[in-house]
Amino acid sequence: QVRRAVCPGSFDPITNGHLDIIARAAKLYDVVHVAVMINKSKKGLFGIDERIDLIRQVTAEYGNVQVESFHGLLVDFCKQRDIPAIVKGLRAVSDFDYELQMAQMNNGLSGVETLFVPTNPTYSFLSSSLVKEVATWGGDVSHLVPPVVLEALNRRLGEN
Ligand code: COD
Repeated sequence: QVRRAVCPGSFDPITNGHLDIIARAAKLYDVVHVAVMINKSKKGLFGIDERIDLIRQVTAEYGNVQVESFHGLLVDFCKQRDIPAIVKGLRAVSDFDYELQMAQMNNGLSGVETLFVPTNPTYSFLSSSLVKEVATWGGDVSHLVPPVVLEALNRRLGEN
């Protein structure tokens, strides 16, 4: 049987922190689904298709990573694809409260398990929103995102 897991998120845009978790999940599972949440009420810096395109480019080397969008409940995405496990990165205790709540809710809803991978300490302070804020004001984020993401950020922020 194919062992599947999902790495869900907004990925607006994908950072080296996300990528580290996806790469580690890809070593543990046969197929890793990266699920990009569609949130109609929150317009991101990048559209869903742009986010998916960037994630596909930076995960192409792994061979067993599939990138898709979803809306609605993550547990439904999992049910439809026979995915028994959600893999999440934990950056700090501040992530833990909310992640624990979601893990317990998701398990109660459908029996899906959540596995936490401790963040690489190099990226423990890293989030998409901080990357966007720093890049907006001209700070250097080249060590925090893959090169294609850096290019996309510079292009998008240059448009405004
Ligand atoms: N290092 C390691 N991991 C990281 C880092 C980092 N620097 N940054 C982010 N991550 C990991 C975390 O595990 C995080 O959860 C994940 O990447 C995604 O991060 P973001 O910021 O892109 O995404 P979020 O937090 O906006 O994603 C939230 C979800 C989409 C996972 C959540 O809202 C969800 O499941 N929504 C679907 C609706 C649903 O089912 N709701 C009920 C939940 S109980």
